[in-house]
Amino acid sequence: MARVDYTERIPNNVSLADNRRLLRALEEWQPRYLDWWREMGPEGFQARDVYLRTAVSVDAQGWAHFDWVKMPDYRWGIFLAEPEAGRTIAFGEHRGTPAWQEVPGEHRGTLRRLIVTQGDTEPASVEQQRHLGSTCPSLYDLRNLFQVNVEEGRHLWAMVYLLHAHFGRDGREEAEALLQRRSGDSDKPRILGAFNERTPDWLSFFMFSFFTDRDGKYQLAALAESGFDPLSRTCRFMLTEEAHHMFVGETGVGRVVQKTCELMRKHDTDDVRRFGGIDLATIQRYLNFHFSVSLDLFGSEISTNAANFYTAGLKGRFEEAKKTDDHVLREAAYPIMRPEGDRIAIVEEPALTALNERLRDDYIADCQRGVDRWNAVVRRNGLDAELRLPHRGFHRAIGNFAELRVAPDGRIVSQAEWDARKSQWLPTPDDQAFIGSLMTAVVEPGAFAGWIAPPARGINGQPAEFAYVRLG
Ligand code: BYC
Repeated sequence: MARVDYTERIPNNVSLADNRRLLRALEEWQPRYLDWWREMGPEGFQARDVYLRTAVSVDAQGWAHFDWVKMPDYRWGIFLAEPEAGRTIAFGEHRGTPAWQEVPGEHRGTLRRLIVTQGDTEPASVEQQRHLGSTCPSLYDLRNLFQVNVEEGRHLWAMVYLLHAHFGRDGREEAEALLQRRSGDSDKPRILGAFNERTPDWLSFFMFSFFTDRDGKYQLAALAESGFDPLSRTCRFMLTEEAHHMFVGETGVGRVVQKTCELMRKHDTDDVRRFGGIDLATIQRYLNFHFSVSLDLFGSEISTNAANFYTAGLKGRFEEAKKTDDHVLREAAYPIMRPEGDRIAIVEEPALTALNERLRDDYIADCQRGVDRWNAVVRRNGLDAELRLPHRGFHRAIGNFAELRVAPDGRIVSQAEWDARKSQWLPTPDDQAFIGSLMTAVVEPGAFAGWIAPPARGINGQPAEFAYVRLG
């Protein structure tokens, strides 16, 4: 079961052919999506054949399909995970009642906003990454970038399907607006902060894929718990695609670290810039930046929005079903960090309003596991250095720490100390210029830029010199 019908103009496993109105509406949106893709998608490679993976079914084996595709011909479509028979809502005031197949009237506005916020990030990331192709460190990396991009495009389709299928005229208008906003545009910016930042180079791209896509994993996991079953099923399938994006980020940074360590050993110095590598101090500053802007994506520590989403059964916790409490949380407390005077205190807050912080805690623990694996690369090279996640209060624009200056080690510092040391903590114009200077395209099959090590293995078992993108 769950084969995807690729004979349709819009591949899908939701029997779109049986709903003529919906089909027509989506077929009208499709050419506008393609216009957006041509205008804002990867620049310069639209006519090239790329070795891409496509879902042919939504089960675990359905991912094994690789083929040569020109990106505008990628079969974007609508894939939901299989329905779970008898699924009930796992949390909040409707706990134990059947999951909704239609949007409950009283939650219409809230659900629409959650879906639009999620949907907005997908095209935003494609826009942020659209210039990277011209500076790829290898054909392997170029192909991974494009795989990520087409899948983000599909994630937009996933949210647009929900808007069209369940939110009537409002939904159709929101689907249009998703194609109108632009990352970084001061008149019509994308909704969330991190998605208006630039991704000007490949170190930023790998950090973004590690840190910001991981926010995607946690937000999608929380929405996969939703009592609104179509949203849950959509997010469950999106999570299978998301895993590859984080793989690209984690292995990308890991390979940069590996190359840096090789140069450090060879030349017996930390200052590997002279030898075309990226020094660990610069990697740390990029890490600090991308971690902190991604932490903001979880919203404020104390949020009545989050409490309402939960109580209404719209957005759960990470792995809600595995938790052993009452899944209602009216009586429960949760520890959060809050500045008090010149120190940061841990205080108990009602668990319901602290749900954003709880998700952020799960996210931070997951980030730490990835950083530990990067540090294992350093240790395997016999070097004594360590990358660290900065304190959660560092460089924040949302929530309890937004008005404060917090050092990476968690000390609240004066504006004067911040100004004096900021260049040690966040990427400087000099760092950006240096990283920019390394960004020259390497497109010979099997070759890699001098600042990054080759991957441990090729995509789909392909050999090292495989031409993942045919440049003609
Ligand atoms: N920037 O109550 P609060 C992904 C707004 S990434 C700008 O603290 P709430 C992906 C907030 O909207 C995952 N504004 O926040 C990754 C609210 O506005 P209103 C994306 C922000 O509502 C890589 C006000 O501040 N998915 O998939 O509890 C590549 C008060 O906020 C920000 C989702 O985000 C910000 N950073 O939670 C591709 C899931 N933070 O109501 C894709 C859906 C907060 O006063 N979204 N605000 O107008 C949500 O669950 C929630 O909207 C948020 C915010 C978690 C984002």
